[in-house]
Amino acid sequence: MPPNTDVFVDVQSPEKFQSTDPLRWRLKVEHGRQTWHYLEHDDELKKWPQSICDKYWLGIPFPTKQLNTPKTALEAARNGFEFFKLLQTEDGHWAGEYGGPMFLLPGLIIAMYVTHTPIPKTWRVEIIRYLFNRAHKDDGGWGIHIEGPSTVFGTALNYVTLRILGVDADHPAMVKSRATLHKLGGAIGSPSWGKFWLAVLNVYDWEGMNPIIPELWLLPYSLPFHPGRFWCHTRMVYLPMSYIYGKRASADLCPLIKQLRQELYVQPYESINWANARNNVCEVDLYVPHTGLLDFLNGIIGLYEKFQNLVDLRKYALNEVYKQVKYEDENTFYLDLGPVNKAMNLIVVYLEEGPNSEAFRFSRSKLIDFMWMGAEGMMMNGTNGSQLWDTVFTVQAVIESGLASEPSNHESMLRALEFLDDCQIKRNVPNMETCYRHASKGAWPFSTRDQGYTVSDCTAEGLKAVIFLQNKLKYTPKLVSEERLRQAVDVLLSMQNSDGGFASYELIRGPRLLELINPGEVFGNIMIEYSYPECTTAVLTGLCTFRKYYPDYRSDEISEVCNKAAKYIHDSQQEDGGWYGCWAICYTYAALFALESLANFGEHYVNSTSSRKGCDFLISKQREDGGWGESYKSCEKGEYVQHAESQVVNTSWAVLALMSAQYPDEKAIRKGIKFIMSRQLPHGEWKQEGIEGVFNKNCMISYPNYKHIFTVWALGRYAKIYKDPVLF
Ligand code: LAN
Repeated sequence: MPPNTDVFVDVQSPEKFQSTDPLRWRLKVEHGRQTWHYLEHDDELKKWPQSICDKYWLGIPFPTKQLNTPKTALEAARNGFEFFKLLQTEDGHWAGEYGGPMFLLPGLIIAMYVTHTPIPKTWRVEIIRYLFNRAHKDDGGWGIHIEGPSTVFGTALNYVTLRILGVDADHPAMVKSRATLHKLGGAIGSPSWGKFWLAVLNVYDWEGMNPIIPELWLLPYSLPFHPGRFWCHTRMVYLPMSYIYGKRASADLCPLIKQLRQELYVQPYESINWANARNNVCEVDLYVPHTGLLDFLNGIIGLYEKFQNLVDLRKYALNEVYKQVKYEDENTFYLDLGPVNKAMNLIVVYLEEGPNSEAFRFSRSKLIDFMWMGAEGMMMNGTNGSQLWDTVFTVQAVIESGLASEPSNHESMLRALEFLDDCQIKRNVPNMETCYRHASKGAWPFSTRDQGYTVSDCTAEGLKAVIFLQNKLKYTPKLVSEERLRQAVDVLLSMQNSDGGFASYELIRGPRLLELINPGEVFGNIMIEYSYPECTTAVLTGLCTFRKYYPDYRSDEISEVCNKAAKYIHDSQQEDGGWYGCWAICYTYAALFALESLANFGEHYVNSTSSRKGCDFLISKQREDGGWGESYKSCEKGEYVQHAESQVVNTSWAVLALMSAQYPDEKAIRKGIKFIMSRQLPHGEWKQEGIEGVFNKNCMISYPNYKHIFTVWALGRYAKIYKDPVLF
């Protein structure tokens, strides 16, 4: 790829660009799509005033109502929602930052750099500010996620990002982070995804990568290791990766790249033995070490790669891979499944169709969907948002607490229903089988309809939220027809695995043994889908809710599916009573779902060993101050690790779980509720505490709206069950 020498040379020192004017940023929302815009001209400012939602996320103070000091849980819930309602967007959803991982933005910036995509100046300034703000104070480095210790993955990639954005190598912050990188052994010890991005930029040699061959896509699907059987995120990342690797596409040399080659390593670039670097991963980075089998296969594929021109399959393989990339782009309106394949697909389209092609223009136009402007600067979100997810939980919290019936909340709930109606996916993608997609007609996605991937629990929570909105509230129209609710049920019924559980996006398609060849090094359980307690519970409760209101549709099948799901929930409980949560931290999160599942089947503390063990497990983790606080280390280690402090989000999950299970000791629950209330600010808000979410065991991700949603839900449920006693 031609060198990019002309775009960024004007920036010598970030001091010139410390920050943009926060008063000029606006969040635009359309059908859930979230894009941040910077208004350069003064006359635009009046025409498009800044909303409270904009101000909140930008960290700009705004006047809040003085609310009555709550004495009961319901009053606190009411205040909480009074505040959170201010953040609802005009299209009816709740927007939010979805940052946390620190390896996403570099992929995007490298992809923009090598495809000559101009990076708006405002983005550059704010990304620099974000990365400086997020560098660890002690060593100037970055981890795999915002709370993790400095790693080669985080530090090498973010260092490179800042350099591309124009920050000088002599800037004190860069000197500090470079020293940390060198202390960790330099970029040579980067895990494979880091090696890949560095190779694309031409500051790492392709020879130093274990091969990722596109020919795998030519194999018959009947083979258990066909990539179409991988977990969709893994499949969709290795797809464009194999194309770029297959072509060894790298930026051409330019002065910046030459400098980076000298800055990133502890030895002269020319003297590096690349073949030896393939399996060199720094100890702090390594989470899943290679198995002997993986190394053996890498050896064989490496041999194939050396002689692949004799076989001459590459051309066909690249064609097949490009066909799949195109399906993915077109089926998702160029949003793609996630932020990693979004950045890679941009490069693939650039290489295949050229910079002036329509496809490349479309692909570029959706990069903005991943950018989030926050108080600390601009970051890349983990998806194009969590619109559906945050909205469905808010709706359920507000309805269960009874707040939805209060006239002041009608409009908010009506708007949420309009959003959910709009967000439901109305079609299966064309060529569904050819591109290995699961059915999506009737499903709900995690973010927006355009992104369009079915997610089991998003569909189930969407189904519940719509049923509650349309059936429990007197003032709502039936926007989503029964036919469309049935379509959601059809999708759910097609997603049960043979163990009774439900996975995230699709059925489990490959053998567990595939995990033995997980090449990711920093992510656990990425090769195939797995059944998850959280997804299983959501589907189970979603189907039961549907059956209650619409008993005539596939009710026998629903019963059968739910019985099997209940068995899975039992089977997945640990000896000590806990369930390992895969999508948020961690045992408290999974308990929320699992104990609700059991309750759905009439299993409560008094009559079920499983429920009792689950409650006792939670109670054993409650802290002096009445709260629960779980560290992200629980996810890494697979055992409950206490956080330094109690957290409102963990506490809300724990008390919600105990209440589902009808835990008999009200005092323990009350202590948790009082803890949540004690952390609430006078205008109803809760402040950000520790990070909430996780994926693949080792990478955390932020769900900042959880502190407003689950608190209100827990307070509301408590008020309902215990007749809202005076607590303060
Ligand atoms: C998400 C976010 C939502 C999450 C839930 C709905 C909460 C879960 O119950 C099912 C799985 C799902 C949809 C999920 C899967 C993995 C995602 C997409 C993420 C954690 C957000 C970011 C992450 C994605 C894989 C990040 C990119 C990293 C790679 C390893 C490709």
